[in-house]
Amino acid sequence: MSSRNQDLFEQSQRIIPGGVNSPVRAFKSVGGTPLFFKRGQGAYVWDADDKRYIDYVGSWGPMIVGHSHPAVVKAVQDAAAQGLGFGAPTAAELEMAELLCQLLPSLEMVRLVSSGTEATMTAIRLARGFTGRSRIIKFEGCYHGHSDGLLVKAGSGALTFGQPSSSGVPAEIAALTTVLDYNDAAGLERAFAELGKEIAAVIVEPVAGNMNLITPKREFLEALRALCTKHGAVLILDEVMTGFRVGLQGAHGHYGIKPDLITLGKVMGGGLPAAAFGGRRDIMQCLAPLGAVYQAGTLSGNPVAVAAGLATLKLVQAPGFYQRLSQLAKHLTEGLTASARKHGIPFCAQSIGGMFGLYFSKAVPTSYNEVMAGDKAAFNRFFHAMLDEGVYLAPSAFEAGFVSAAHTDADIAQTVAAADKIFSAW
Ligand code: HOZ
Repeated sequence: MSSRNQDLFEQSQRIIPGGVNSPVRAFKSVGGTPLFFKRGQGAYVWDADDKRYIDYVGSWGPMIVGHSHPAVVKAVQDAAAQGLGFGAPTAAELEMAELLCQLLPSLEMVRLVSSGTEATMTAIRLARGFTGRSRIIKFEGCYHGHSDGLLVKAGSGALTFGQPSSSGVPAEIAALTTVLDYNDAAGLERAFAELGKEIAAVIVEPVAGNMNLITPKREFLEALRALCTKHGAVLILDEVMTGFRVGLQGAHGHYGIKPDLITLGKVMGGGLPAAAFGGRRDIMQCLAPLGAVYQAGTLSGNPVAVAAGLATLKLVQAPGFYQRLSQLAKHLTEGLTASARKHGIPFCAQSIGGMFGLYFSKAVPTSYNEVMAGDKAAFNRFFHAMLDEGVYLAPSAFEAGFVSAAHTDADIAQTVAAADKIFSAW
């Protein structure tokens, strides 16, 4: 049977590498033909063949109030009618900066950029400029965008030089990144004992959402803060995914950990390209034009993107917003887990705020190695069976899922019933 998705994918592959503009969209991990979407409304998306899905990707996180929320669409239309961009400051940028600093007490100053990649890349440059040091630490399985120094995997021994995880990243740049195990406080302590004077920054997802979902151990968070303080390194919490997603004060508010810098994106842009980084005033004052660390962008603080972000951030401040979001995610993960248990399938799930992880393993993983040991083939089978049932999950066993305020109890019940049907025939 001919499929518009299939036709579009075939045509796209002729002129777009792999047919997609971001690799995970290509369904390589799960196999099959990627869906081309033509519409999103509330909790649902429609593909090019007009099939409707309950959406648990939410544009990879931003759609926390659901697709095409009328207040967000109106704000975007109003802003667009006034001008699409000026490359000059606007009052709306100030409003966004003030709101971010008011909602996130760790922000004394903030700068707006256009993508999470830009935010993390610049936060690292800033940390290097501030400390006068070059080395950074990141953790295996954490993803911080695609700048050269962050596309790095561990070398053969824990403290050997990092190696490029992408062709095109110079080994000399990767060598400045040390890659450690997530949730391993002792490993972090050893790294600081050996390399402490060289370390400009530690960058970490306070809840890892790019190796499925891994929550941080309390001792790991405490070690991050204490060791960065002791050795004069900048602690960068990458909250591009978790900011306004796990709660109104992000993961650092949730866990009560004080960062030196944070990075934001996704929800704060309401689905359009807006992102930010900010934190301690003494560090942020090193940025040009005040200081010597350079960063710039024609689209930084774009008025239409800022309008989408402001409208979204207004909606998430409604009383009870995160309570309801957390409940929805909890009902989903508990429902799926109960169904799998009933049918004797090794499966578990967890959630934090509006994000969740599904694992085809006996226990919830706490590290990259544990996640990698999960049954990927089982996930892929489940993913396609759920697609057939009209449920769209992230097309990879190593991505977190997202619920929105537009999801209803009936959507969650329908999703759990779909999984139950699949598990009963497993
Ligand atoms: N960086 C996202 C995965 N964690 C993918 C974004 C996209 O393909 O839109």
